[in-house]
Formats: sequence, structure tokens, C-alpha cells
Amino acid sequence: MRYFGVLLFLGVAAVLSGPAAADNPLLQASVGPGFTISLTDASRAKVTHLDPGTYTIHVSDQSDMHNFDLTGPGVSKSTDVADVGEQEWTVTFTDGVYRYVCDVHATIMKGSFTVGNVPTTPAVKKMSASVGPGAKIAFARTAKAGKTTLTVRDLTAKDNFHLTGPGVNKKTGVAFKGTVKWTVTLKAGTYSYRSDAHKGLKGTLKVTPAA
Ligand SMILES: [Cu+2]
Repeated sequence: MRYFGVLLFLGVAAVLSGPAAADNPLLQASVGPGFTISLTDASRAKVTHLDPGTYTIHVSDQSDMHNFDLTGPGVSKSTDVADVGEQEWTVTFTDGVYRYVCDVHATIMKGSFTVGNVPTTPAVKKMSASVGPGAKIAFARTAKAGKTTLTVRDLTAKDNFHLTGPGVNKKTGVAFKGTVKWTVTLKAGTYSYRSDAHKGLKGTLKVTPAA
């Protein structure tokens, strides 16, 4: 009787541990037949963005010439190309970009989605400055910190454009006339620009933090 009780206990424990995994949001991954690959959510919508967390993915590999390969932060799982059948994966997604492909046809059978907050690479900002013609110099008064492409039009052979400040010290030649492009990384702080030939031709640029 005691033995039966232990078996009963184990049975109940097995039942109780079962639903815990099923509580994860369910996703459906599918590859084949034909050149199709997809990842959909419970409402059968294509997965484009998910909250971070643990998910159960039901994988249906319906072709012996394709596979389903999922990679991203902390996740690397795939079915075999030659295998056909169903699998269940438990995966934990964190912030980032995830991609799935058929490894045999990665250029045409592919998809991706984002999870949580994806760090975006800030775009390179564009600014322009000029000196001349005549005794004048022009540049912005304010800017945000970050990588910046600065186009300088030096339109006079009597002055130059000279920019100095945190991490930057660049200038055109006084006798030089022409357009130059500088890639600079502006940091929060104050930058000065001037003509080295005429002390009165100057100004300041205030750079504020990007975020
Ligand atoms: Cu394929």
C-alpha cells in the first residue's frame, strides 16, 4: 500500500510538472514543404516582435531538403536537413535580434524578429560649416553628441575653418579653397571654431548628450 502511495505521488508530481512548461507562450515554427519557412504566434500571425521570456516552440520540419535553424542572443537550435518531423523546443529570448533560416537555402528561406529593446546603432549625423566668401564663418550653435559627418566649405584663400573641442582638432589650410568632409565624434561640451588668419572670425558650438 505504501508502495502504491509512492507511485501515486510520483504520478501526481509528473502531472504537476507538465503544465508548467505548457504555460510558456507557444510559437509555431514551420519549414517546407516547398521553399517556405515561417514562425508564427498563437494567433497564427508572423512573429515580428516578442517580449523577453521563455517560450515553447513547436517545430514542424516537413521536408527532407530543408531545416529550421534559429539563432540569436543565447539561442542556437536547428533541425537536421534530412530529418522530417515534429520537435518541441524551450527557448529563452532576451533583448536582441533573432534570425531563422533554412541552412541550405539561407538567402531565400529566412526570417527575423526582435525581442525586447533592441539597441540601435545611432545614425551618423550630418552637419555643414563654411568660411568665406569674404570675412565670414558659419557653423551650427548647437548639436547632439555622436558620430558626425561634417562638410566644410572653405570658400576663401584668406581664412580657414579650424574646429577644436573634446577629441577634435581639425582645420583646413588658410590658402586652401575647396570642400572637405570630416568624420568626427562630437562629445558633450563646448567646441570652438575660428579662422586662424583673423581672430574676429570665430564662434562656439555647444554639444549636448545624445540621450
Ligand atoms: Cu531549404
